[in-house]
Amino acid sequence: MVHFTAEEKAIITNIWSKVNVEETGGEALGRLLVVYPWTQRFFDSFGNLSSPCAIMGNPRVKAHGKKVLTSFGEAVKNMDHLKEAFAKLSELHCDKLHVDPENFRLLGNVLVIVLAMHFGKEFTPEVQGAWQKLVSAVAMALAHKYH
Ligand code: HNI
Repeated sequence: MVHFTAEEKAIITNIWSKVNVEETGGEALGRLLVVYPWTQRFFDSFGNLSSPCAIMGNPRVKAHGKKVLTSFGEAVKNMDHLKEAFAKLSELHCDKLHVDPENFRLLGNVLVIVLAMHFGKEFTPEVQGAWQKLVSAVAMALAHKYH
């Protein structure tokens, strides 16, 4: 079980309170699909993914990115019990969606990059470290129910 210090929790909560889930969620999912094109295979019903511009402007990518990042918000509220908080979603991604858990790590890393681009100087090494720890822990929690 990953443990977050009071300082890490405060850093994470502070940044999260300033995140626009629609904008950042769409950007993170879009960038995942651009940088790791094999991840597009899960979203072949989403329409035009033929170029970076098409992906970043695709309304279904934006909407799904918002959904995913909204759900990620549960992690910020449940840092002390991530496995329980993501147990149902872990089962869903394993049994129904068949998403390879490596993709959770990739999306987490992309999210950290998008946050760094948004927050600029405010994204200090301490903030980076706390967020990297959270996205890694969420990836582990989402992989927990895989069998
Ligand atoms: Ni994910 C659906 C949360 C990463 C592929 N995903 C969801 C839903 C939530 C969700 C919530 C909606 C569930 C429902 O309908 O009940 N996904 C999350 C979270 C993360 C994540 C919190 C990581 C932080 N998902 C990923 C990744 C991929 C992924 C990395 C693939 C690369 N998810 C999917 C697919 C669906 C999905 C595919 C179904 C989409 C649809 O609506 O057809």
